[in-house]
Amino acid sequence: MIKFPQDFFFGSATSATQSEGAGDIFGKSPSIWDYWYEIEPFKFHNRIGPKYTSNFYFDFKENVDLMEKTGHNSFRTSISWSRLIPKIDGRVNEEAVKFYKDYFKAIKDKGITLFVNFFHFDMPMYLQEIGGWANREVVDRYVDYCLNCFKYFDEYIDYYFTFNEPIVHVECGYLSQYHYPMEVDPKKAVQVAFNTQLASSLAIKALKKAGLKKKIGIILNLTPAYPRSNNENDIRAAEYANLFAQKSFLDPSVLGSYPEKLVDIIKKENLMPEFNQKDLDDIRENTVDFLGVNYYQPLRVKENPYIYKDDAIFTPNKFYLNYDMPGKKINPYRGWEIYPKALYDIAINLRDNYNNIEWLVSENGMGVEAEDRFKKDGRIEDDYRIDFMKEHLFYLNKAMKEGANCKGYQVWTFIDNWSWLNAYKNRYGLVEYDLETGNRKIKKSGYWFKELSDNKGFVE
Ligand code: BGP
Repeated sequence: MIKFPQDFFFGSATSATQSEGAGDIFGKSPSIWDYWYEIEPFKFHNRIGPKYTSNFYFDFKENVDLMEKTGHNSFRTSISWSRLIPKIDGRVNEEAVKFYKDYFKAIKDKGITLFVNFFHFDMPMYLQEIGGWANREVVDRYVDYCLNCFKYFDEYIDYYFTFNEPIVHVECGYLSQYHYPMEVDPKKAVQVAFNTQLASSLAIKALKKAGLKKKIGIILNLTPAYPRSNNENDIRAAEYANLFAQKSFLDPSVLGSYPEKLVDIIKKENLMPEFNQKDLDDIRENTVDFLGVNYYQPLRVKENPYIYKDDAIFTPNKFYLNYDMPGKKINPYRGWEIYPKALYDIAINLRDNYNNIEWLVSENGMGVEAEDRFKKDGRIEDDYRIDFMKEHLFYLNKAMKEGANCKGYQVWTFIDNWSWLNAYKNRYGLVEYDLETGNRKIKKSGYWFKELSDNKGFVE
């Protein structure tokens, strides 16, 4: 049997935008997602936008019952900034306060440990209009927002996270055009990355000053970069990929400083952000207590043999190219490689190079299209998802036996939810959500997860 500690966290994660619904009512103002959908609905799968998602705003009580039935002893969601503070005047929306209090209390009443994240890709539009993360004023507003979350909801929250996958809004928003504002502006991307890190560190500082007693962390998508071959050029490419993809937030968040090599590149490319010495002191002095690690797929890279022209727009791909490894195991619906051993590698890296910091798997999962095909007697028999979890848990367990300081495993996600651009194309839930009727039904994986959580392990 693969066994985990008695106090191991089993549960799932979601985000406000992807689960709450009620996108434009009860005082909520548009986030960049609501706005983007309004102007370019064709960018979203089947033109389904964020206004109606899994309806937690209305159904959280039923959902919390289902969490219990699927073995959750922990759950992570985020607070919607544009719901809690809908306008530039900074005033708190009382309806949002009531909603989150009721919702979080329902979770706590079931004895479920609550992890709350402040920012999951969802910048309020009124702040994007003044520059979003590129504007230093937004950092101060974020700290103020975090303090409000603490003031109103601390009695329910067990663990805090400052950001989910911050590299994603940097890359997708300012380099690769997958998120609004869809700019291609490397200098701004670096400023956005720096301001985001600063916001995380300053929030930790302010919350601790305000009396925070709970642990606070950050969620990173720590995809290890694997070189195509042992050729030194490929190995160097992987080192560069790790600098950009992993260490850019991992090092300042956990160790309090940026890797020198990364700073050298940014300087050489004339991309240095604006900051002052105090900012660096704040980053150094306010590191995280623990980490959330989202893991879906590895990053495979090879050397970039091409020469860039002098005025080429900077991209991290100058230093490495993505490598499409022949014969890799893949989830065809999402196009992501399945490589469970990476979880072991992540764990050992944190053990050996990051002070063996406490962490948990904060997202891991498999999105599958048209799951109706797998229905037997009305239930989705998602054995592929059970296998996926087992394989990842196996490697996680192996690392823990070798001293990795992992405290839990949370899947993406509890109930089929809305995905940023894929809307409801790929379903990830332990629970099926019928978009037409709103009906919910536990999948086979949900029952398996309950056994896993009850037994704190599974038979191989
Ligand atoms: C993570 C995000 C989640 C979630 C997940 C699945 O990176 O933190 O919000 O969406 O990926 O990805 P997708 O929804 O694109 O299939």
